[in-house]
Amino acid sequence: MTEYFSGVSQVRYEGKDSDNPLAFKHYNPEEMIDGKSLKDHLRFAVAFWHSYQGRGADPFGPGTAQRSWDHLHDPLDAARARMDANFEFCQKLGLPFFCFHDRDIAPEGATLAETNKNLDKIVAHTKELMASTGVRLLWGTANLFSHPRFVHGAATAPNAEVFAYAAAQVKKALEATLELGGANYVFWGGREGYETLLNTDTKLEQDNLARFLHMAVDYAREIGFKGQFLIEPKPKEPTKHQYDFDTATVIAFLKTYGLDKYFKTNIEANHATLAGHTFQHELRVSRQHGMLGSIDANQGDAQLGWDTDQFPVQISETTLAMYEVILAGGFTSGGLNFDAKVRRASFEPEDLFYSHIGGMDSFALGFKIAHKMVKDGRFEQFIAERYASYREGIGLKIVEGQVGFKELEQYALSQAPIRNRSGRQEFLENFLNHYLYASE
Ligand code: XLS
Ligand code: CA
Ligand code: CA
Repeated sequence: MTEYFSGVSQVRYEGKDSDNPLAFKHYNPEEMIDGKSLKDHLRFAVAFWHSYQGRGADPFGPGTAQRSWDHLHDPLDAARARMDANFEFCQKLGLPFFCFHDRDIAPEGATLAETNKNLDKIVAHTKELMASTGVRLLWGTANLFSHPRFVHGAATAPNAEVFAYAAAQVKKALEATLELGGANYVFWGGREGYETLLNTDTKLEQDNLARFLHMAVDYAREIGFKGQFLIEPKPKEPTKHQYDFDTATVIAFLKTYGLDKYFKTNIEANHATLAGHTFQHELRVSRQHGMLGSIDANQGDAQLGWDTDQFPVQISETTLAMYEVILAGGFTSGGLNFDAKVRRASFEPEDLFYSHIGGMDSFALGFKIAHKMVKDGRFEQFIAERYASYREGIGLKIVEGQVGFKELEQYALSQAPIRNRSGRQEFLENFLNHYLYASE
């Protein structure tokens, strides 16, 4: 079989003192923590679209990436080669999972029937590679946003024919995900949003999105798909306003339409920052509602402010993210998918390795620090003490629903002046730094 990354051999863990740029410094997949290997805690995945289909094009110039599988002329041959490259890459990095959109892995044909046939062929090829390598599918999804037919959205398009086409496409993508044993199926809002309210029936569009998701759940159950459904919030890009704006909006939407029991969230760091939230905030809201499913691991750029999808290297961010994941009980079906792309100027195949090694090490280190923080329990203890007044006296009565405004007025009238305690933010930030820079 052709070797696509011949410049790189198996990437191994060499420990934090290694100066080999093609070795892990913190990610030792076999390291056991609380009876589980780091590999099983973190469940890393490569994103097919960025790493094999992304070529670094931007509004000012074409792609620059050197990707040897791009030289094949026949689209199906190129698709097979790309899939071979995926498995070589996953094996060399010890990545246990990959994720894809239907159109990343197989080319669009002249008709829907032809497109489906193309997908079948590549799925069969993928299945063989999965069986021989043990690399698995974290999640599958459908690309309902690139083709011009989706110019006004898919499930929220004003044209019912587009709704029908999108349904047919998701039906097929669900079948492919089932065939490949996908642990999850993702819905990200593509172009499900609007550019202007002047031409948009927001109520019908959201009702239709809910109808679409109900149909997907029904069909998936019918064909025996047991994986977890995930929905991925994003506030804007490509549309001005995306309906899946942020986690709180998504949860309200799911509850409004009776879909909350079928879905969990797939939280992407860069989407959180686009929404004006921290990554930790989106994970916290998900955790609080028992909805934390999976993570799209990346980071944005504070100066640029758009969806730059950079590889995650900020240890404070990965630590606080893993802190929420650990408190949520860890991943079950979900994992850490590198929905991230190398910069346009990082065009050599080797750069795909440096970027993933950096992301994997950053999350491994973040996980270890967060694990210590959770084990020590000092932050949680601080929070518990901060709210101690709700565990006794009038606070307990409030929590237990024993008092109303009249009783609370009586209580307030009889009290001495209120004394508050410091929130100690700086103390806690220093304490976090202590964990970040002293423990590993
Ligand atoms: C785009 C999204 C997309 C989803 C999958 O911004 O991150 O890649 O993760 O459709
Ligand atoms: Ca994503
Ligand atoms: Ca993104």
